[in-house]
Amino acid sequence: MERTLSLIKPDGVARNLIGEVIKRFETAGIKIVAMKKLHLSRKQAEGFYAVHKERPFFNSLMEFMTSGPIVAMVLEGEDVIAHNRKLMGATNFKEAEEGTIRRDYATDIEKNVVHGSDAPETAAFEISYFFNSMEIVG
Ligand code: RTP
Ligand code: MG
Repeated sequence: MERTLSLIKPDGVARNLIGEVIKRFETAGIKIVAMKKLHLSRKQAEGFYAVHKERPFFNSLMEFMTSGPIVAMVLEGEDVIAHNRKLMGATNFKEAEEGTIRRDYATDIEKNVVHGSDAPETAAFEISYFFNSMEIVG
């Protein structure tokens, strides 16, 4: 069993897509083992996306990620890192496969509704960024 971090980004929360995203995970047989709603500060968003700090889109991404509340979840399942990325679709919704969350709901390359960890190392970092072990219930 593997775990990954999922975020419903501010656009997804503002557009009442929390239930829709969760429904897709549950329908796919993925288990939600932790969940919380929070509003990131600039410092918290910068720490989370530190790998992107030299990218040209970093400042815009920080403005977006701090613009409203998000929902953070820990997902559990077999190959769940890749499984979640498949359900999300490509970063750019125009390139995302049909039936994916981003293809169906993203409005912009940045405002793409969800985040998912991309590797075991990033999943471990990102899960511990938001949750302590007592908050994860398998
Ligand atoms: P994420 O980390 O949020 O799951 O998305 P990802 O792996 O598919 O994409 P990544 O390359 O890690 O980029 C992180 C987020 O930054 C925004 N972005 N904006 N303006 C742009 O060209 C651009 N490129 C990326 C998106 O919100 C992307 O999900
Ligand atoms: Mg990424």
